[in-house]
Amino acid sequence: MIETTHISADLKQIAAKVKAGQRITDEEGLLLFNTASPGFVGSLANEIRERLHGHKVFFNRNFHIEPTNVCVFSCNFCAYSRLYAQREEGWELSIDQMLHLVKKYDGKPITEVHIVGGVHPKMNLQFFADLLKAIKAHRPELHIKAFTAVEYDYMFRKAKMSVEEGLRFLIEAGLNSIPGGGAEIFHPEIREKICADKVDAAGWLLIHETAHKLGLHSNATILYGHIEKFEHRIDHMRRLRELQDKTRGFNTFIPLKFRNKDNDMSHVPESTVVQDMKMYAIARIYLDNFPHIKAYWPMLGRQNAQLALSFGVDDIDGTIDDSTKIYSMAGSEEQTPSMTTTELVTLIKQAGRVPVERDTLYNEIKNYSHAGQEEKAGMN
Ligand code: V47
Ligand code: SF4
Repeated sequence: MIETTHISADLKQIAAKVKAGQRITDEEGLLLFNTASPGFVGSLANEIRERLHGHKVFFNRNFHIEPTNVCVFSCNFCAYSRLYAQREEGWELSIDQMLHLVKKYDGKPITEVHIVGGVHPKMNLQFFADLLKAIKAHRPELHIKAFTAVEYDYMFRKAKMSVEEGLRFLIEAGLNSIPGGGAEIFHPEIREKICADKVDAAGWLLIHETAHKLGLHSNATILYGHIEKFEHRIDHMRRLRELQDKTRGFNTFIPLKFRNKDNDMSHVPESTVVQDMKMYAIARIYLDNFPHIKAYWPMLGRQNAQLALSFGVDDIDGTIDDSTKIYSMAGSEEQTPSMTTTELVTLIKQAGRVPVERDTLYNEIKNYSHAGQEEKAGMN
């Protein structure tokens, strides 16, 4: 129940709309950011997530491959790039090396590999097609969620292929879906300041629209809590909501909290936990056509991810192993982000929710509502 005594008439009207299952406007979204308390937005967002998913919290069993941390771009928030020129720590994996990483999971009940990395000038479309083919030849049922729109934009332009041609080529090689990275903030006023040289909003949206048209699902992100204003967050989500109305191809929206260690924006303070929770909640309220809102725990930290489950979040990604470096290098809580299934299930249960293992496309694999201590031994 929302305590309504001190709530403005405008906020009461938003609450009434949300309860009636109606869409809120941009102005109303902005009003939530500017004037609503975390409790107010949290309660509304929770109502929506429970209407959609009851008490379920989804997770999957996945691992990451990062082919390289060498990148031709120079996003100011990135603690990961420019290693090429400045440090010794750059890496480039061969197809054999990446296949070796896949083989480490032989016999383990992993359902997804998430492949994403820097944009290396020498790793081209053919190289990545060969990688996908090699993975599928070894483990055909493994779902390959690979490459951000930033990587696609670069590899297709280099190969002189249209977005549709390039995506068809990679689908043929084994691509199954597209992660949500590279979106950052779409509005040009901010994009020019934080990541001027990579694909713009129109390019990012075109890649996802084309993927949806070709039958792939994808995710979307926002990098929030730095120099953007609330208007830019609403603008970003409006573009996604509009595309989703057209295609219905997005599965999940993932707000990514800006972390400020070791990058060119280290002077910019990070958002507070209360601000983070408001971001999740307002995303859940505004993006009425997105089935899922994900809290990416390696960046947010386990306890805050647990808290987010009361602010509209119904997904906490997967049992990632420590190959994910983009956040640990930018100062996230989780320096070696890995959680066993037992730990994930416990974390979700402690928040009063029902853990459900899913595959990448949200087909339910196992509901842990009744899973007890006796299952712990075999779950990892
Ligand atoms: O686009 C880079 C972000 C993203 C920082 O689709 C940073 O399931 C915070 O998109 N502080 C890539 N964030 C990762 C990504 C992702 C992650 C997990 C799951 C999925 C999915 C997608 O990482 C980049 C950028 O927005 N990032 N540097 C930083 N300093
Ligand atoms: Fe490169 Fe991605 Fe880092 Fe930007 S965020 S510099 S595109 S690795």
